[in-house]
Amino acid sequence: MAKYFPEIRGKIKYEGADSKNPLAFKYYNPRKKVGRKTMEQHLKFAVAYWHTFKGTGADPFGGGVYDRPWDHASSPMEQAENTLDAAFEFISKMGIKYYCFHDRDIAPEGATIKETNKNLKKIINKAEKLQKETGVKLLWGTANLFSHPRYTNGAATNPDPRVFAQAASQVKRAIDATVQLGGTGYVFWGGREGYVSLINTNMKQELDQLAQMLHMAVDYAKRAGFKGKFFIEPKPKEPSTHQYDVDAGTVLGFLTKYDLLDDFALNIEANHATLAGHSFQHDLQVASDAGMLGSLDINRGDPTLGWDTDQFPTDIYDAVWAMYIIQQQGGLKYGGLNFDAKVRRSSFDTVDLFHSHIGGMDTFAKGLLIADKMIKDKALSQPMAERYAGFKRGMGKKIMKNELTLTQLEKMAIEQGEPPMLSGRQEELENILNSYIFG
Ligand code: XLS
Ligand code: CA
Ligand code: CA
Repeated sequence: MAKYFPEIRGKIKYEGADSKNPLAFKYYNPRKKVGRKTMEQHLKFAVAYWHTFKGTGADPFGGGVYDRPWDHASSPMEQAENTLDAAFEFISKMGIKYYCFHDRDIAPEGATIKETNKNLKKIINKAEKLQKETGVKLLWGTANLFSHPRYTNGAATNPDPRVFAQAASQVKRAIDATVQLGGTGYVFWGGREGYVSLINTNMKQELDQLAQMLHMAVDYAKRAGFKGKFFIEPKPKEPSTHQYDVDAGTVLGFLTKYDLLDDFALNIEANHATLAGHSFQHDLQVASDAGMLGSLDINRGDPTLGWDTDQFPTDIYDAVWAMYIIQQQGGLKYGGLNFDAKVRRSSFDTVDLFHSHIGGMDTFAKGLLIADKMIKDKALSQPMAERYAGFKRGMGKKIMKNELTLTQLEKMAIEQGEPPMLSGRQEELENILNSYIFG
């Protein structure tokens, strides 16, 4: 297997923090124990098929610039097979255990639904074989319900039920593919499930349709033997002006309203949280507090741009907070850390794909080590517990147990007098966090 990436002979190795080899891990040591699990078990990295193998470097001002050897083929199916070979060679050389795909990245759409299904089946059979040979697994699958012109006005939320039916067919087949490949997750990202103007949009009708599609998917998946979790991936805008799955809070409200909480969890993407005007940490914490943090897309945006740049993660604060929240909730049972990131347009060499994933993995490995130490030392949890301690005893405890009325509290407030001012100590805590990051 050295066909497409001859520049990398064996596997990318861990060489330690002092290594100057740019094609080696400095912090990601798959066998290193962190608590009871190895780094590899904690950090279920997944390669995003669409960006890493199907990305072309195109942007709104120019077409593709990457010349990928696996694209040189005489037919779309031959190209899909070459891409699959390239993918498994790359993922194995990176020492990554998982990947994620859309139906349309992995196999080309045919002229009819029947032909499309045949294409998908053939490629999924080949993927199954390659998974067995390499030990690489599927983290999650999904259907691309946004690229084809038929989805211009939405997929499940389209005003035309004939488009809904096309989307249903894709969801069914993508679930089948996920089940066959043993994926533990299935993602719904509502690319065009949103609207541009209310002048022609019945929002309530569209949300009812979306919920209906999700209920149908749950029913079908149960019969198809899916043992994993469905994930919804929030994003506030792009391509729609207003996307329905704005952020973690909005999606939680939607799942609650439509009685979908049991079968779904959230896939939180860093760049989508920031587009929603939140930090990555905020949306992760909202999802985790609700017991609904299922999986992560660990890219990053560019704070000076207002769009979804999907860059590889290099920000140590983001990585520390992500791992801190994941570790505190006891890990991710069905999900993992999907990169969903692409190299820049000007990074067109295949070796750039290695540099980018190495950087992301090292950043999250270091993030895990820092988060683990902070948790063990109770560096932030102790001050946090002390800050809210009043609600664990006496009057505070009674408030939370619903044992006091407003009238009783007024009496107590009069008796106790003006409460003292207590500092939030934000800067002191930031210094503590930095002391762990600086090492
Ligand atoms: C696009 C989304 C997409 C989902 C999967 O912005 O991030 O790639 O993760 O459909
Ligand atoms: Ca994105
Ligand atoms: Ca994503």
